Amino acid sequence: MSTTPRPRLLQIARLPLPALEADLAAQFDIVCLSDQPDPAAFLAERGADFTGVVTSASIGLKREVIDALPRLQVISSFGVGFDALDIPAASARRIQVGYTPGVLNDCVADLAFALLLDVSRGVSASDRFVRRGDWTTARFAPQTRVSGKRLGLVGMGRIGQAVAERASGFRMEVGYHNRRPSAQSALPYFDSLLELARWADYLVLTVAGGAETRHLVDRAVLEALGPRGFLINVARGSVVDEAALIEALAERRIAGAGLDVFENEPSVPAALLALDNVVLTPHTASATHETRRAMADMVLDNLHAFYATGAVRAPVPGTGTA
Ligand code: 8YV
Repeated sequence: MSTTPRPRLLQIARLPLPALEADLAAQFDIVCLSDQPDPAAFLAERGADFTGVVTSASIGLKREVIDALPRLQVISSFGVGFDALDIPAASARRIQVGYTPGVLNDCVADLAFALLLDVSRGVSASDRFVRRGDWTTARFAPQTRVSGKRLGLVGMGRIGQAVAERASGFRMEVGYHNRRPSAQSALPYFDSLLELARWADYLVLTVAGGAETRHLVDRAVLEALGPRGFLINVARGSVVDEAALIEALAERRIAGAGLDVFENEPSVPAALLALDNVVLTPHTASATHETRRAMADMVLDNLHAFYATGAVRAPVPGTGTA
């Protein structure tokens, strides 16, 4: 029987998958920071105990926590986005950062389409109509056809490509805007987001979050999308100027929106809740049993690979190199 001590990990907060927490507890010596009565005092006293951190794209990891962990060598994050992780702070110390790309593309693209279909055809709104009993006295108004329309993708990474594949089944025309044209895509490239918004019936956001894309979709982009256009966001709340979006929706300057992400999660502005031309989901694009399990396996795999070889299996681009 091996007597090698199990690596000691700090889990920043409770993870969305209890099965992953159970696996982590079985395979590592793990402590959850948010369970501590005084997390700051705990970090000051015990920070030097930990060589690894487990977090998620939503929980993130702040510089002050990294700074409080002098022996930290590896971070394993549940999720593909890394805008909430302080990558410069980790890179400065050559800390390996693992994440979970690839396995969630299909589910995120599926939910983008679910939101797109729902808000266009009024699925949730007509469900409310039936439940209220309104069908006995009124007709649900005709909604907007999806098939054959124009879909403008903002961001042409792996998730953008999965959305484009789904659009072809609806015989939609697809164009995209990205920092630069993608070598992986032969679809029409728009170097101006405003032009893409003007062209599109649906603007679907799959771009990474962070300072570079903050409020990329502003009042002018919403104006360009126009009163027959729909906005779908499965990227990050920060990509959209939410106040401008609420105004545009309330004044019907755009037709509707399907939103999985918000600027200040989990709080959703009351003004959005009051609108019937929006469909809201609680940041659940990757939340299927199958995908969350695959993400959990990558979180574990990244940690085991690091402790066995010194390198995580799936590093955040640009991290962990000497
Ligand atoms: C998750 C996400 O909901 O992968 C991402 O970037 O935002 C989502 O898949 C999140 O990581 C769960 O906390």
